[in-house]
Amino acid sequence: MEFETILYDKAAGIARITLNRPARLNALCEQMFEEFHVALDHAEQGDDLRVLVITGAGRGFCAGADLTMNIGSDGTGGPMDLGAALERSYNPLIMRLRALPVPVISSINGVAAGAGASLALAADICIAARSAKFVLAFARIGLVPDAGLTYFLPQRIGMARALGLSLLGEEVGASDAQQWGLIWRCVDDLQLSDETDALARRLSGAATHALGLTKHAIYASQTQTLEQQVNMERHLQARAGQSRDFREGVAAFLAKRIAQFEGR
Ligand code: T3D
Repeated sequence: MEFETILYDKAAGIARITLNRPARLNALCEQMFEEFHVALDHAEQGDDLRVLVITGAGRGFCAGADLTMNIGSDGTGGPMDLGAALERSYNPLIMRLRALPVPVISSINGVAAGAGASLALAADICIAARSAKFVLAFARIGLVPDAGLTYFLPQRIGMARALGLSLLGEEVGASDAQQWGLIWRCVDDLQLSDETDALARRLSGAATHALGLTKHAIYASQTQTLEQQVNMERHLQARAGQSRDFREGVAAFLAKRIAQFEGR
C-alpha cells in the first residue's frame, strides 16, 4: 500500500505510523486522516498486532490542523463548520486510538501543537525527546482546544495547569511535561528512537490481551464509581483468567523461566 502523507510498517507485532509531511511539521489534512485509518485497518488485520507506535518525520511531531488549507472557509466565502470537520476526521481517529485493544505509544520527536498535541496525548504511553514541546496553539488563533485536549489535559495535569496552558496558549517543554504527569517519559533526543523501540519491543512481548483489558479499565475509572470499577475488574479478570497468556505466565513463574506470551 502506497501512502503519501504517512509512512506505515508492521513487523513482529509492532505497527508504526509516521506522520510524513515534514515541510509542514506534519500538519493534519484530510488525506492524512484517511491514510491513518487505512493504516490502522492494515495493522488490525490478522490477530498479530501487539503495539502501535505513532511518531513524526523530520523535526516535528505534528503541528495540528494544516492552516494553509483554508480551514476557516467553506469554499464559497462563507465560514466553514469546523465542528463538522472534527466529527468527520479528528474525533473518530482519537476514539479509535483510545479503543485499540493493544498499547499505543506516541513517540514525540518534536513540537506537538494544536490537535497534534491531542493526537500525541491520545496514546496510552507518551515518550518525548527532551527538545519536544506541546504548544496549546488554539488560543492564539481564536479556537477551542479540540480532538480530546480539554479531556486529556485536566485528567493528566489538573485544572490549574490545564486552564493556564489553554487560556494563555502556552507551551510546555518535554521535561516539564514529564514532571507534571502529562507524559510518561522524556529522554535525550538521540535516545528517543532506541528508547521507543525498546518500549515497543517490551510491550509487544507482554501479555497484550491483558494489557488491552487493563487500559480499558483504567480509562473507565475516570467516569465510574468504585463499585462500578470493582465490578468491571471482576468481569475483565474473568476474561484474562481464561487467556493462554495467564496460563503461560503462571507456568513460567513456577518453572522459573521467562514467559513467552502470545497476546491471547
Ligand atoms: O477544521 C479543522 O481542521 C479544525 C481543527 C483544528 C485543530 C487545530 O489543530 S487548530 C491549531 C492549528 N495549529 C496551529 O495553530 C500551530 C501553528 N504552528 C505554529 O504555531 C508553529 O509552526 C509551531 C509552534 C508548531 C512551530 O514553530 P517553529 O518556529 O518551530 O516552526 P515554523 O517556522 O513556524 O513552521 C515550520 C514550517 O511549518 C513553516 O512553513 P515554511 O514557512 O517553512 O514554509 C510553517 O508555516 C509550517 N507550519 C507550521 N504549522 C503549520 C504549518 N503549516 C500548516 N499548518 C500548520 N499548522
